[in-house]
Amino acid sequence: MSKNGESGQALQVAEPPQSTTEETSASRAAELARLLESRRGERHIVALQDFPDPDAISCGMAYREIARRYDIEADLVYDGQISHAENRALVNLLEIPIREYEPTMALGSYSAAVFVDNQGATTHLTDLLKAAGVPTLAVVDHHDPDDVLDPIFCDVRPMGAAATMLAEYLASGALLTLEPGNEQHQRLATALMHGLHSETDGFVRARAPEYRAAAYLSRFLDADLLEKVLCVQKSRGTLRVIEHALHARTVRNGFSIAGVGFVRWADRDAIPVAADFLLTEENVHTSIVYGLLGEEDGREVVTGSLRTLSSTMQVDQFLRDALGDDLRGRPYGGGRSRAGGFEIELGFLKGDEDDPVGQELKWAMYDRRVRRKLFREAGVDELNEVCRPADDD
Ligand SMILES: [Mn+2]
Repeated sequence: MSKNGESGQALQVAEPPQSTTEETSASRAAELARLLESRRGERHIVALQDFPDPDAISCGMAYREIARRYDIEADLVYDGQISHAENRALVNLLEIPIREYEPTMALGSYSAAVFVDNQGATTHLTDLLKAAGVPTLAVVDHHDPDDVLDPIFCDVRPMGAAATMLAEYLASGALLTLEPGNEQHQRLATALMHGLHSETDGFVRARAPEYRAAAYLSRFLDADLLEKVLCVQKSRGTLRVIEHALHARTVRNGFSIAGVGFVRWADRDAIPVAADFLLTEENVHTSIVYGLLGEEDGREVVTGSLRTLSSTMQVDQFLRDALGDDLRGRPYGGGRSRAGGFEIELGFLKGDEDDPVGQELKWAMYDRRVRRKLFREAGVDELNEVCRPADDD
């Protein structure tokens, strides 16, 4: 309970109640503890989004550690790629056991599936698990709620990071008590701290719950390890995409928009990094970078990232209005506050890598189309203007 106010009037200055989020987390953690108690000895799969970020990875790791206390084995699985150098370093340095999905995996052997930092819409595993008859046990996420899954335990709240929620679960002591000398706990605290850090752009967008979670984690983490994870340098591929974005960008109405052409799947995460970079230019409030990921595993997509400094911009709505829905009625793009992304499947036009002319035409067409739609939504209608790259003066 809160101690605020007990020690006199000086403390009555607009300090919010100790924390409703912590209280909610404590009661949810107790509920999860009861559920896991009834699931002893099971094997769970933790489904991460297709391109897991530090928030997702650290939450998966937290669930794995928690589950272990109940003799539950939990495998972290994703069906995509860990392409960001920083994320690969996180996994390697913290020795996080995480597996890429392979069709040979017997999904049906899992008793239940758990989703952290997603609600099933951003992982291909959702359909695979459904087909394998694996029931959904739990969903813990901080994005806008959607109804893809029907879990037994559901905790979806608008927090700054999913790592905040897991850290609050841990701090409540209902599920697992972290011990300062325990190496595995140190790695977990380090991972969650990194999750908080990256999800809030280095705590710039953090709010009170994130700072409280960080203060709690700071008692257990390994500072040297955290430094190593944070100081990973950018790959050559990433720098190339940033360079390309700089040359290709068009700046109008505070929007900086750049199509960067073909990008290797391995460099996919360079696109949001480039969008972050374009946002640092003066007079730019919103940046969008997109590129074409050439065919791999039968998929070829135009993918893009949006970043904005505007606190009033409805990112989700902007991308939806700009790009519309696919054939199944699902929006091509979506987002949360200040960040979003989109993905457009190429379908019939995919492939044909040995036809350079065709490849060039394909990119030119998509580039033009995406650019026009985005700028139109941004209120820029001088489309001739728009199709020229930015002047460099
Ligand atoms: Mn997240």
